[in-house]
Amino acid sequence: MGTVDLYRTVRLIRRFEERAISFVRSGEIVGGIHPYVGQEAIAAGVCAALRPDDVITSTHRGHGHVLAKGANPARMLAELMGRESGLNKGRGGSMHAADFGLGILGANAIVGAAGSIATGAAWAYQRQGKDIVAVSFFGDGAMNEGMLLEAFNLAALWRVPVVFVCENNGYATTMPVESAVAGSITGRARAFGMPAFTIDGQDPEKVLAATTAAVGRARSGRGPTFLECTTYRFDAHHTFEHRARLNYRSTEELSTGRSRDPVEIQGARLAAEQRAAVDAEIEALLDAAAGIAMGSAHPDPAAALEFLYASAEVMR
Ligand SMILES: Cc1ncc(C[n+]2csc(CCOP(=O)(O)OP(=O)(O)O)c2C)c(N)n1
Repeated sequence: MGTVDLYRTVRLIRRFEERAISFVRSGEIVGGIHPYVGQEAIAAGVCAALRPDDVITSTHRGHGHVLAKGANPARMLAELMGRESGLNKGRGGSMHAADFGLGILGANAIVGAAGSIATGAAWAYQRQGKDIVAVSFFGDGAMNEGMLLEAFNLAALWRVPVVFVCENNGYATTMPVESAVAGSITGRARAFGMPAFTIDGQDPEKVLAATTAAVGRARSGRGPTFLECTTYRFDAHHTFEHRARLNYRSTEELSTGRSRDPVEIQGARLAAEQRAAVDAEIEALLDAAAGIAMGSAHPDPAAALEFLYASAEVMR
């Protein structure tokens, strides 16, 4: 994927998130969201290294991953608004977006679960003789979840074709990573016998290069790779954070953190007119997406239980 395409993706995610935040404020999106603003380079760079049939698992902060893997922005926005035309017919909402046809196995609000699900999926593809790679996105907070460490162990032991992508934004909600993770994140992953690297998660091209190598390794049967992408969450942990009046990041820290903006880093690689053209294209796309989402009906309350259960027949 080229320079312009990477810019298009980071810009799409940024503007999608900014619009989603304003829809939370206007009451169109109920229940709030966990904004991905500031971390866009990771989703864009990682997904650019994947084939359409490769799969991802995502987290509570998942809009960027899902959009970068190709989800339709109108259907994603409709999902956040709980509408029928949503990716999951409005039943999943912000934290449960899935589109199996695009290899999006699902966002998941259980911290650490994405790693186990991706490992299981990759192992199943390996057993079927397919060369599909799974990528798991998770935060630094997930590094203390036992199930993720179990997934690392089995993935390394069985050479499962999975890439673990840790988005280290420095905090798990308000808990600084230094107060929660003993040793280093990359060092911990290395202890499982897999290659592990710390990379600049603000630069989409660096993320793409590192992921391309990791995916190549996984596809050729050499097993998992761990990428710790250092990043910064520009916005609140959750859109309702302000209600709690939390004050865990200083003004100085926020301004230093926000000074390395992935949209600006990638945008600086484009000519001014080229960048303006992409920006206009994204605004038009999102205007149309907002129109489609707002124009879609809410599900009939009487159908609230539809799609909640799968029959045993389907499961088999
Ligand atoms: C198993 C589990 N424990 C606790 C929570 C509550 N929780 C939601 S988000 C979050 C912080 C996650 O931090 P991190 O993994 O670093 O991701 P980030 O929010 O920084 O993107 C916590 C503790 C949860 N959803 N699941």
